[in-house]
Amino acid sequence: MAMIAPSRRLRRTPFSAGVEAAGVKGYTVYNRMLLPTTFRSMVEDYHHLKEAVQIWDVSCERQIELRGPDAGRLMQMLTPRDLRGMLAGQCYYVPIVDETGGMLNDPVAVKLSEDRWWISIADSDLLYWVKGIAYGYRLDVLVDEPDVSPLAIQGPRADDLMSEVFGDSVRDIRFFRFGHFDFNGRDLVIARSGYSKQGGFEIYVDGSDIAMPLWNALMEAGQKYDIHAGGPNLIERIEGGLLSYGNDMTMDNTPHECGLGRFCNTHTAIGCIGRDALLRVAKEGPVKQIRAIQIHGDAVPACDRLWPVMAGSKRVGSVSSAAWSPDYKTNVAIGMVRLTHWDEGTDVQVETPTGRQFATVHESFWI
Ligand code: THG
Repeated sequence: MAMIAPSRRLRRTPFSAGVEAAGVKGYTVYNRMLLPTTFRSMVEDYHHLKEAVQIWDVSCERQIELRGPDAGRLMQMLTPRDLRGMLAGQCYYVPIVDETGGMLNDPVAVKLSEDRWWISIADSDLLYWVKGIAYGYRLDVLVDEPDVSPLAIQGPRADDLMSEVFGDSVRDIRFFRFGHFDFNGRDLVIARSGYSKQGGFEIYVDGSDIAMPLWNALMEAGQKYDIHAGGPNLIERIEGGLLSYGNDMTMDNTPHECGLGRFCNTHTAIGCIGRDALLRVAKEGPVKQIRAIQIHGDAVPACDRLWPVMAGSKRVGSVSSAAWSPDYKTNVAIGMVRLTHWDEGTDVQVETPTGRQFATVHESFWI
């Protein structure tokens, strides 16, 4: 593929110098920002992620900051997940829906305090929706995008590396919790989270000026753990069933279709936009849903459009993400499948650009 033209609209990140020095080979665009995806090759990066530790520039997971007396109320208006039990120091994976129950984003909400939140967004312009709600309801809250850029440390040796830089107490951070840690006299939020199933942390780097000093400190401490730059890995995230907004779901899907019903407490999330619509879909149940799909036969090409899932001549769904898995020695895929064909073990066919391949629907993912 040809080169992408650099411009102001396509934002660099505060770690771009480190990413380039590490020999980045491929990018995607996410929230109008560069997201490095490939360093050595997708397959080499995949094996290394499962064996060692990687440093990921995920600055493109932009933060929407809510600050003020109505911050908590606004956050609850945005999501059907019940936030009443959420404490400062916790992160929640939260579906964000519109008034029809359509998915607008699937971010991680970070509760810094009662009146200060970050929404760590996936790839859609959620800031405009949030600002519109805050203005339309005359809420007493400031909504903006701060200079905060997440840096992920992922892989089985993440704890060992992080404790070298931040001290042994990083090991005590529980899954989807965060603590405050010092780096060069600056306070940083560090959570045990990240877009892989290999374990690790996300550092919310507050201030672009400390981005490269932190990157360099982690790279240096990581030498003995075979650290390498990496990024969200397509193969690993499909094996783990991590959804990608814009690929696996859009605003035409409800959280229940996305298998995110467990993150919706529509009866108790009082004040949430889209509540009436979701009460209806929760009662009736979805007629199609996200499934793991094993595609038999040869390695499939990159999935850059929906591939029809067929039962004979009848279309029963679509594949939205697919890749050859070296560890499972089969093609792994994510798709949306109609109720009539979504049971474990159902045989279907997938129409890939290179022809029809047999496939099997599964009720759980590989990792
Ligand atoms: N971390 C942060 N921000 C993000 C992402 C992230 N913003 C964009 C994107 N990723 C948002 N989407 C997801 C999707 C899945 C998860 C997190 C964000 C995730 N899911 C776990 C799972 O499914 O196993 C855990 C969910 C749970 O049990 O709460 O981690 O990665 N900062």
